[in-house]
Amino acid sequence: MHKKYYFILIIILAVSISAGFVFAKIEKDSDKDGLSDFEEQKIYQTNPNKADTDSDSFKDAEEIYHGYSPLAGGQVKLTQLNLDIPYINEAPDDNWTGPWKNACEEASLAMVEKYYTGVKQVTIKEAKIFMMVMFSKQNKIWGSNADADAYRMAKLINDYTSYNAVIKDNPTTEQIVKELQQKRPVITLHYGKTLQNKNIPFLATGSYYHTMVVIGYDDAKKEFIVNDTGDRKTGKNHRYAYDLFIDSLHDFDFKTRKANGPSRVIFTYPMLVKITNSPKVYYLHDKEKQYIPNEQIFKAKGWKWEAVNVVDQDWLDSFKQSEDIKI
Ligand SMILES: [Ca+2]
Ligand SMILES: [Ca+2]
Ligand SMILES: [Ca+2]
Repeated sequence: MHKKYYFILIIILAVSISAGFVFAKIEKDSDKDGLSDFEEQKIYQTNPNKADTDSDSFKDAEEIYHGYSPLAGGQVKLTQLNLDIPYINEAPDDNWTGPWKNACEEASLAMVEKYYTGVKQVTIKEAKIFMMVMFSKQNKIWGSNADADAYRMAKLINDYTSYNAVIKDNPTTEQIVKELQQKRPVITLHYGKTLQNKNIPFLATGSYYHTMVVIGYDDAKKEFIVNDTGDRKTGKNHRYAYDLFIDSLHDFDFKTRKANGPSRVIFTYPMLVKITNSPKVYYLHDKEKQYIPNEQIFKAKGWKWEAVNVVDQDWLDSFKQSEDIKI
């Protein structure tokens, strides 16, 4: 082929690829029901090769998003869920000195970051690196990393992580459960004494401020399933009764320097999303979504394929479409 025509052919190819680019790094979903094979096998016990496991005409992911069981036909409530979120203790290498004895916020932020970026296991070193970035951001902005209230945590998330935060006051059990059904972990803020967990080493003279991540729920036992950052023995998949847990919710108050602020949690949602059966990837921020028109822009932003999360179409539709992302 003549060199000139060869060049033109390459241009045509490049244009056609960028117009219909598909993000390839997303987890395999063999039956295209919106749940990855991993999620079906590890979390939901559904059939990874059957889009509608219980043959009730509703696809597996659709049922979970709307709070129904994908295993029991018809409109049976989804009564249990346990998202697969790697555990990080606030003192990742069991060194309870320096900033690590006060690092429940950073460990909470880190677990959710790892979850939304598709990480299944975190080494101590990886956990510490992320947490140290959060320490240094706080030192720079507020001159201290000791206590981060809901406002500070939400700002850190929105400015420096791969996901988004929304502060939610007076949350109910049902509202937290709904977040979990949409595969979104919730970061919770507590007056720690109320939790009555002897494995958390609170200082008797301290603020008793504590934070953790809610990763699941169990309606039969009326318990939340959490990754508790402070419990060095049974922190992973720890369980707290619904009532006790909701009672213990309190934000940190800088005036009193105690965890006696309002009942408050942080709802989270991914920054980069797509729906099943569409290659379109969007950037989410506040209540708006922006389409990412090609791979070059995605890469120029420094984003990672692993951070693209498959979400519910109804939920994505609730975001206002704003202009496409530009470099
Ligand atoms: Ca699937
Ligand atoms: Ca399935
Ligand atoms: Ca079904």
